[in-house]
Amino acid sequence: MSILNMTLVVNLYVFCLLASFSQAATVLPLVINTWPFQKATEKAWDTLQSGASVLDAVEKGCALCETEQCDGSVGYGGSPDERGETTLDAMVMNGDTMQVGAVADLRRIKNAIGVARAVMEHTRHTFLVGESASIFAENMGFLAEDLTTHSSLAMHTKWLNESCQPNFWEGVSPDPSKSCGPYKPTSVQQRWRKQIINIHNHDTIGMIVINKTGHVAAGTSTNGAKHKIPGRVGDSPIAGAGAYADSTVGGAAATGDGDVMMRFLPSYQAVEYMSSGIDPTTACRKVIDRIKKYYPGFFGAVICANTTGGYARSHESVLEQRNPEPFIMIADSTKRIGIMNNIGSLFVLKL
Ligand code: SD4
Repeated sequence: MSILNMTLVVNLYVFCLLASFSQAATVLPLVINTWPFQKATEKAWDTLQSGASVLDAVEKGCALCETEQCDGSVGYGGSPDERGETTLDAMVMNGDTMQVGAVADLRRIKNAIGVARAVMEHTRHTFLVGESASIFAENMGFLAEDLTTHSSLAMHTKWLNESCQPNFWEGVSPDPSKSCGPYKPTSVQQRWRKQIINIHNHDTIGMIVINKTGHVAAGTSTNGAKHKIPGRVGDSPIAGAGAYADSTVGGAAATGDGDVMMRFLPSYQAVEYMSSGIDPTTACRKVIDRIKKYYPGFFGAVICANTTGGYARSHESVLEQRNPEPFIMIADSTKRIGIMNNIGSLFVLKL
């Protein structure tokens, strides 16, 4: 077979997968999550199939990533902060009741999304942070453990040895692009600094689950940004930023540069767009375009799904466009596990 013919066959094959997968995805239930975290997708799917709720599916799916340290970055032992400690952010949202549970800057506890759910179900609050969130978790029976691993320790040591580069400081002295802190504020204008959160520094599972009767839940779990300033909270645990669910519409979840993304509440905005009848593809695209207007170089992505089973993703990264990588995992009612890369091609992995 000539190279041309082979290319045509391959293209046709991909096209068929794409066509059949898109069609199947219009039938609920649906699990969709950021990044190629296939085991998390399967865990959520199996949880749903066992008759459990959409909330259980989101929690179990994301928790699997916390245990398996998906991408070496969700869960313990990843993204050490400037002191070398791993802290976790997570949230869960019930699209039927609009209840949310969230934790941020959580220390010592591996199962952050479990603690987020405990906040939702055992308190009248929405969001607990820091040491107090960890004490809450311990009191609720979660195991306190060291979240540091050899690998996070090595990452931190390397960062210290490389003059604390990269870091998140601006307008301080000594010059943060050359030296470690402690820093003091200066009035000197900061020159442009390299983007820190990028394709090589992404750390979040965001998941949306819709069951066959249209109940929606969404959740996230992350260890945030490598070498973050202690106390930093990203977008992931913030309702409307990291994820959002509304069973009258659908759900959305975000990943990427949370310091920028949280300023736009992209998940809430995407769900609002879908509630006005806009399809998931356009809704996702519109929220990313809005962020780009202000931060053209930012790295980030949003996934969107509606209660008729439509789904999409939209992302922004020049690097990614040149180097398509697996981006979202999907499981739908035909029991297919599929993967969509960042240029929109769909591949079926399992029937
Ligand atoms: C954060 N949004 O803490 C997370 C990190 C991430 O892809 O998703 N990176 O900012």
